[in-house]
Amino acid sequence: MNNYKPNILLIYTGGTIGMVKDFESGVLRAFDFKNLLDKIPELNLLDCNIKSISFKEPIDSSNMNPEYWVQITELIENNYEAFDGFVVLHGSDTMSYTASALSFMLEDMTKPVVFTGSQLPIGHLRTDAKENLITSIQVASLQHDNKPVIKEVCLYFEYKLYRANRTTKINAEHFEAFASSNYPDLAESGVHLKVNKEYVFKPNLKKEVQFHKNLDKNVAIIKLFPGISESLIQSILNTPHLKGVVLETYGAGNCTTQTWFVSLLEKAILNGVHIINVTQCSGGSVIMGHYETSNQLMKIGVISGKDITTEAAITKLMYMLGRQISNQDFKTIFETSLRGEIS
Ligand code: ASN
Repeated sequence: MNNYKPNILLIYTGGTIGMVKDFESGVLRAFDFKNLLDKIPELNLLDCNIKSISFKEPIDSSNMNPEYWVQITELIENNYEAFDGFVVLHGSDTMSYTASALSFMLEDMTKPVVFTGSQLPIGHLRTDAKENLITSIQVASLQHDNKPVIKEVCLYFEYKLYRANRTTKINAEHFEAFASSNYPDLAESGVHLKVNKEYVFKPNLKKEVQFHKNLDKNVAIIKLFPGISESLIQSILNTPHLKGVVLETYGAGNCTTQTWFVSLLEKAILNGVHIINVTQCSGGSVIMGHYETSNQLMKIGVISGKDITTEAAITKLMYMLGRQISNQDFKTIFETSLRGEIS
């Protein structure tokens, strides 16, 4: 059975990878996906069968939204049995949000979903698109005993495979555009494609895959800064139907101890709004109660995001609210790792 060729589905959503320069205006815009495959004849040399499917209208990922996340989930759901792995081509700007969201929406998945894209269009002489695309397909095709090696949503960019919900876009021009500060790389591409087996997600193989498509958008992100005003916080917390807030705090989860601030948060929590404490730092963890400046947050029932990224926190919030997790269980479940997003 060694000559089994895995079936890979390539899902093209848009992004720089498939863009061309508009001659008149000079701006980059998405173009027809069919041309993308013409541009990489090397794909025919890969040891797998590739089928592709494209968004009707490919988008710059700055236009990404939860409705599109549902579309991607449905494409995977409808093709889950027929394919061994999935590669999603996506703009890099919001890739970490989409890939994090998908990691929650696909539960007990036993196949790889690899997100990738590029910083330069595929037709550009110095493009990073070809390597990213080709290696992503190879990652999705990796098999051991006729079973996929990777069984989670991940993100491949510039020689590194990351757990998707641990990534953040950190650079707008370097080819190395993503980082996973709080979790080791799942694989590295050099002369060999080296998988760090101890770090890959190990799903419960006895469970059936589930596709969750209810996301609740009544959420907000508040990034603290010295001097942030009471009226600003108040107006955000007074947003109609607000159900959850990701609060980006300083360092290990610290914030101002001013009474107005703590009592506004307390009032919101009493009104049923979930508040998640995540750090503004790119690495490290929230430890509530470590300093006096986070002790009060702990006392009023703020949820600790620990070492979660903002992208994973906001999408986990939408997912958990969408699943109507009870207020009683919300804190415990949020503080638990569902897909390896929290240490
Ligand atoms: N604006 C592009 C996008 O996110 C950026 C990229 O793909 N490099 O769609």
